[in-house]
Amino acid sequence: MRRKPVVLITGASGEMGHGLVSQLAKDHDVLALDIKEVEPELSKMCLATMAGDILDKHMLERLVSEYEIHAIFHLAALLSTRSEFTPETAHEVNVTGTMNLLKLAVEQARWHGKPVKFLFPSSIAAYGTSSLEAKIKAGRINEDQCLEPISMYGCNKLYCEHLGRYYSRHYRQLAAESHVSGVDFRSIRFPGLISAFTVPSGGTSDYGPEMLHAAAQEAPYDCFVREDTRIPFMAMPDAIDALLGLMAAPVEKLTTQVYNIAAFNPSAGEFAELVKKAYPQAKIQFVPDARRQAIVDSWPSDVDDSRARRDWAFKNEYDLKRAFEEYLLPNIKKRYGA
Ligand code: AKB
Repeated sequence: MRRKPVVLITGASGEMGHGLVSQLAKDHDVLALDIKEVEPELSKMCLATMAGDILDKHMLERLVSEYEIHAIFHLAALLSTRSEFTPETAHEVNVTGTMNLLKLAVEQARWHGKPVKFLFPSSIAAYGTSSLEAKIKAGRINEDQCLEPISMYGCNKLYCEHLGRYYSRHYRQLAAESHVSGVDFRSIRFPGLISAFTVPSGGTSDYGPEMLHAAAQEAPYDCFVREDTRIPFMAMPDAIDALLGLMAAPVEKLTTQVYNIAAFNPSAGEFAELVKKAYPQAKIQFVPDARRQAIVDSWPSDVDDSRARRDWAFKNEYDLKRAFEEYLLPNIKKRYGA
């Protein structure tokens, strides 16, 4: 009996999962896994879907008894704001969950004898500066700078990057027979993402997309950070393309396993101005929440993505103007009505 070869996506129903499933399913058989039932619209694009918890080892065993996994996009995670309310649960989901999937990747590579690509979305939350002054002074940072995250989610992401590097390069290094794990781990530190089709929940970069989606629905919005707050953002299609681009890159071209990518970095005030230009009636107030503000103030205002541009030709299609004019506004107006 032959198991069916698939690409596994965890967290398939989340913000990024939505976009990724529809792109990936064009030329791969996708197995979509999520903690909740995958909605029919996504499900019909997949070879199969499963509802289950990545912490449930029996469920993972059932999954590999049926499918042969050649690549994993491990998107399931508790985001930064939510993680601060339940840090221990966040650690379980974000770290133990990732370990479970890395272990599964090792086993799968042994079974079918080919490397398993493991695509891991890390985050700008992996960075941390000690104060707003330090953030301003640091400016545009590369992958090796300011790695002292202050949030549980950021700590989890940074540690999982290290785990991925360990599994792919140093796995069982003292065993009698040398072990090649077969895991080909690749990671991107994503900026805040903005989708026209979904509103994020549980993150701390959510103020950008929330502000826009609220305005489109004629709802007032209290922005939880100050107007001068600046972090990198990206339109969702560029984020999906980046994941697929990194997946396709020849391994010998990759000089690191963790890459920054960047597109635009407006202040919250500049973002609000663009929203108001599109929706002149928008009611946006700035009502900073000191504790969420502190998290965003520890994230960089800009990142240097020259390694991604050099190694696997990353290129964002959307700058801020184009993202608004050609992706966000037309699709959001279609969704909520002009
Ligand atoms: C969050 O705010 O938790 C995420 C992120 C920046 O990684 N969107």
